[in-house]
Amino acid sequence: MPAQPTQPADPSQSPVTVLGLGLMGTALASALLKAGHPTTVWNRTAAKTGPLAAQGATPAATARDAVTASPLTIVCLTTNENVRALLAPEAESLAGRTLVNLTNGSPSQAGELSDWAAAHGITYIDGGIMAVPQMIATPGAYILYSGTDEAAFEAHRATLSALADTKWVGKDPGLAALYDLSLLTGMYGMVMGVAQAYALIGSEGIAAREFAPLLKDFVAAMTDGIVPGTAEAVDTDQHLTDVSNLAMNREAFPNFLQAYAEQGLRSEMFEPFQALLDRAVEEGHGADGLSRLVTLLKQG
Ligand code: FVH
Repeated sequence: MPAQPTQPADPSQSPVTVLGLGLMGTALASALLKAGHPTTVWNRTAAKTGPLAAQGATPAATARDAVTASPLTIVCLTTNENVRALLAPEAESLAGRTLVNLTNGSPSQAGELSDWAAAHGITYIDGGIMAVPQMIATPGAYILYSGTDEAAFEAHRATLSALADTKWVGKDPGLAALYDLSLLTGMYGMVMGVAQAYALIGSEGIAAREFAPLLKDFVAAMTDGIVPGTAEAVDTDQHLTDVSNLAMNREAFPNFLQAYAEQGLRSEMFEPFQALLDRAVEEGHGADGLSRLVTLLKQG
């Protein structure tokens, strides 16, 4: 295996390559430049390198030129399938270097890429970005990392800190993706609820902007109680409640579906929830709280 390219003593001088200059890749490269890293960039559509070159980045003509310019390559494409297709021919050039993949993907995809990298002498770190591009390099943004070689992560941690706070979640390469998808699952649930809420209130001509403060405060208050409360119930396997049981929720939920229909709205996002409440009660969990749903989501 070729030796890992040496790094400068000052971590801010460590060269980095960014492959993929979509909205996120551009934000990542820009943050690295602002932190002082010599940054090489490559994108399939070459025109997207222009604004970064104006900030001091070095555009590479090919992905191969890009990965050989730095000991550390960060890749951020639409899918891991695209990552695999792009990098498979570059395995030899990446050997002895570190590849940080910040493309959204599943745990098994991360595992497959890690195995592929290991077979070619590439150090692979998978990551999940918990931020939108505008949040990169601002407080509150963080990136989850996992991979078989924690020492390699530590070696590059200072550089990666230029992007966002770093959170190492473990040596199983799929863990960052698992955390990422779990967190985003919570977000998508909220997005679904917010969409249906605005549709319902808007069906009587009430402006979303007028309703927004009420919705935001109510969702925040519920989040404060439900997230830790459900965690406690799940971890102790104690689901009986004197707050809001499943039998009551099952009886109330048809009112929501009825209102959606009466207001001329579709309800495809929420019909499965009624089916889940029905099953919970039919299986004898009517006295339990909503935390019981976690156990009912397990197959088999
Ligand atoms: N944007 C966001 O808010 C989220 C935040 C959390 C993380 N996600 C994930 O980040 C990945 C990239 O997202 P993005 O927002 O940068 O996406 P786009 O702006 O659409 O850019 C996509 C880049 O991927 C390149 N690309 C696509 N297919 C290929 C391919 N076959 N070969 C090489 N490159 C490819 C594309 O190139 P081009 O179209 O400009 O030529 C862009 O550089 C993603 O996993 C999110 O889930 C973002």
